[in-house]
Amino acid sequence: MKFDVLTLFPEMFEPLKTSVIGKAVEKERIDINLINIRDFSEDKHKKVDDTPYGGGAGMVMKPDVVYKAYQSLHKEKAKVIYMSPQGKTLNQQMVERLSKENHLIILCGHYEGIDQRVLDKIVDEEISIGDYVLTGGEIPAMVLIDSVSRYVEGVLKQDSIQEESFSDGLLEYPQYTRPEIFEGESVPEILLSGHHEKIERWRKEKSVEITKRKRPDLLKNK
Ligand code: 4GN
Repeated sequence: MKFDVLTLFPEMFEPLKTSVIGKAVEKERIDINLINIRDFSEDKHKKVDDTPYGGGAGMVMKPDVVYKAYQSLHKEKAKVIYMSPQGKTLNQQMVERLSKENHLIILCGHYEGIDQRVLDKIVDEEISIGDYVLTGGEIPAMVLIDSVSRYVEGVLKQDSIQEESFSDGLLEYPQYTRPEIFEGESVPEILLSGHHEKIERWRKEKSVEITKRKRPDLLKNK
């Protein structure tokens, strides 16, 4: 999977060089290409934004600069995603669908936003990570890259995806590791029994119980 990220702040993406996503990049299961929109300003001061027509506070990212940055990509039918609080809220089903693409272009806005004309011209899908406003689309873009990458072949150890929360619409069962007794609390006996079938049944029961208690809304359409 290739991610092209159009941003004014490529340095904000440093965290993706660590942990599971960093490994996936090293193993070339995913490719994260950061494009600094400022590099495409032809202005002598490298200007990327300007005051809004009609007045008002803040600055708006210039359409010509964003379009030049976009055109610099060899786009073999890549889907263009704009991170915005006005988008459809990201969920695991959308993550799974997007992971089937080969190439995503993610556009990050900053300040008051991007001139509507270039958005209308290049954006295929507007996605939000939740109902709150951030200073830029960079953190949402990282959330999208992380969540989608987990579904890319070879990024996670086999089985991890199937077993996790949401894969069957339920929350995950509780996990335990050594020591067997921690602060006087034992690990549930069944997990030490070696009865794989019973363990599976216990975990499923726990998943349903936890989902009922913490997220009853997830059980509504089941
Ligand atoms: C996305 C972008 C929140 C989200 C953003 C979100 C930058 N904030 N909920 N901020 O996914 C105006 C221009 C706000 C871009 C946008």
